[in-house]
Amino acid sequence: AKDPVRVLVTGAAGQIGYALVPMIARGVMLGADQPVILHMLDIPPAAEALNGVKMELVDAAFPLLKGVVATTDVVEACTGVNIAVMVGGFPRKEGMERKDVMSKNVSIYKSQASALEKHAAANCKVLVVANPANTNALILKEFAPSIPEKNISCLTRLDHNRALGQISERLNVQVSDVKNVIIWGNHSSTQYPDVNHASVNTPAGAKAVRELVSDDAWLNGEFITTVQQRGAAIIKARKLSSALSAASAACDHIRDWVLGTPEGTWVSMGVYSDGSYNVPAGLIYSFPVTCQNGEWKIVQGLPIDEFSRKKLDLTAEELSEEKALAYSCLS
Ligand code: NAX
Repeated sequence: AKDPVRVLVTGAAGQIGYALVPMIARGVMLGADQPVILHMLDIPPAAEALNGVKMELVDAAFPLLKGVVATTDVVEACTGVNIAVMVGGFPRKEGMERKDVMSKNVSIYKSQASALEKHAAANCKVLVVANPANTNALILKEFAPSIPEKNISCLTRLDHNRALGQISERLNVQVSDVKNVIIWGNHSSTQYPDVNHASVNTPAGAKAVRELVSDDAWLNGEFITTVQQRGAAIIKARKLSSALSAASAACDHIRDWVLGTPEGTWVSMGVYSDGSYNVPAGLIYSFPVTCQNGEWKIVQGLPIDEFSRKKLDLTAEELSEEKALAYSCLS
């Protein structure tokens, strides 16, 4: 039998945490043959709720779940973890300045970076979910210099999956037959959902989404805004933000990163830019990636048309601004 993998979930008493921990304990993230030990971190005001989640995990009697650490101590939470899913953060409240929210998250991610750097297992993989996800991941990277940058990522897989879902609904095809959409840039409304390289499996072989939809006005307009604004649409409908879809996307992100992407398929991940596609180096930016042997690689050489170029640049500009704002919070 395999040794258990230790998976940290921060903000585990929150909404996404509540959807995510049972998925991990059922093997959705790491496979049905991979035992896990869950480490759950939250802050003292949520300690009792966190303990309630732990009680439910015990009551669920998950065969793969070999232990649960539920704590408000960041060092205890980070010790020995192989995977860290960072869901905890400071939410933007009505009337708050962007800078104030950024400042709270910078201080959270700075201190959690140090705890991970000192106490996590060697080669720990980190996924930041909490918003502003790309910039929180960048701060984490800056303050955990001994964690290789290739091990730090942020979640844009939910946006990627939303794009697959929209194409599947529009064409009335199975979502599993749609592939290779791309989310470029920030996990925010400036992200660019790109279908220029996406395809659908049909009985007659793979067909380009552009060819099958053949409505460029929709693909260049409503499709993009629907994906960009989907988070707000969920809040409007549910009076709560996305949780089950975010948790499911976090599992997809880690699973593909650890176990690999299928041949011929790429996914979107927020990763440290090396300057590919003329995206400024040193930003955490969402790119198309393939994964093999536990490592992601940016898909190279995709042609970028003028329409796309503008959108790639716009979301990069927003990330550069966020980065500057985050740094101004440090001084
Ligand atoms: P909740 O407010 O339900 O849960 C957040 C939890 O984090 C709370 O239990 C809170 O006590 C805890 N927390 C706060 N500060 C902490 C700290 N310093 N250490 C540990 N825990 C801490 O929010 P939820 O709906 O679960 O969303 C969590 C985060 O995900 C938010 O930042 C949200 O904006 C972000 N999202 C990101 C998405 C993405 O695709 N990247 C999509 C979904 C979601 O909106």
